[in-house]
Amino acid sequence: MSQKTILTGLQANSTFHIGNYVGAILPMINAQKNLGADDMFLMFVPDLHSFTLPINHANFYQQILDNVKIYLAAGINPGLSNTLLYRQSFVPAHSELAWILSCFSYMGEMGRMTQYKDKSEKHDNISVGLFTYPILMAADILLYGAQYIPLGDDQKQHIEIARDIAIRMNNKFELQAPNGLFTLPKPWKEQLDFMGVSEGIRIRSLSNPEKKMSKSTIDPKGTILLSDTPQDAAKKIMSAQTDTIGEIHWDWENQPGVTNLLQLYYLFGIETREEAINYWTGKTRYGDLKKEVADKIETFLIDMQAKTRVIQDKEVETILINGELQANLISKKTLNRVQKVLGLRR
Ligand code: AQP
Repeated sequence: MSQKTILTGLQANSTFHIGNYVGAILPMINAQKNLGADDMFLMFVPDLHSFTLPINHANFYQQILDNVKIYLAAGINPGLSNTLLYRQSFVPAHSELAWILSCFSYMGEMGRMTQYKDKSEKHDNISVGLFTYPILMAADILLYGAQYIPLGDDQKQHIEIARDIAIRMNNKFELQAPNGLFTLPKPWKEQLDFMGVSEGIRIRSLSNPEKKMSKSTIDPKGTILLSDTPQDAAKKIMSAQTDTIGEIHWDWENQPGVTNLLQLYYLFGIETREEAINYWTGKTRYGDLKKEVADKIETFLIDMQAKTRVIQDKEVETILINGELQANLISKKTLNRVQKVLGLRR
């Protein structure tokens, strides 16, 4: 198989929740296990993305390090020569390319992003950064020629827009750059195939299963943070909202709460989705399903928290600084190619 570049990033606006873990971290762990010698594996902290909505800046630097500890505790191996871990703000080409791309992106297409619409409805005084966030994300991807970007379902539109911007610029500057300026990220269906899933992963809120579990929504009962005590997490599962149908089925439309629990059951267990569905379909005791999911999540958190606790800040900073040196070299080459094509450089 030809060389692949795999990249993902998770905002450091707060501690991760279990949706971030299964939506983005777990697919990266699997991708790293299958990495070819010529592949590149990039996992970064989109720190500049992390304050598109207001955050606690006093704690932000530490939050970034703590979140990288979770990458490591989850099983990301920073020691492989083709693996880089870095912070976006330590690689200035991200911001520079984002500005350039913003001049080739349209207000209308940004305004159609559902994540922007969702978040702007919930908050007052929406920042321009929240609106242009997908452009910075496109720069994050295109700088490294990433084809595969393991992400949760909520980011589908942002991958598509990164692809659209890249195609637009490749077409516009065809003469100057016959091979295309940018490597295209793969379409969504191929992203799913790469992650080995038939549909994008979207963990729902436990208290409102119509909505996704989210870091920035105030929903303590519906969200399981990786920093929650295992006992509290189990309690949240046991009080998860279900329905009055009284029989377990995989049915997002009519039984989103139950289906969400089924999803957690297989993602935090060893069974496949089909095995989990076959086993639970038609059973009537929602409490049994909740108990099994609660046990699995409790065990997961105990293990994850023990592994996170022993990682030191210094160790994380050393890994990041090394990654940033290399990320700067790679990204500058792409930026320079773009600058030349635009007529900014000779
Ligand atoms: N509920 C979810 N289920 C599955 N995957 C999810 N992701 C986020 N929520 C779920 C995935 O986690 C990664 C982190 O993305 P992000 O840091 O850009 O945050 P986000 O997508 O905006 O969602 P969050 O983490 O809940 O933060 P808020 O809502 O506060 O911005 C991405 O791969 C995302 O798909």
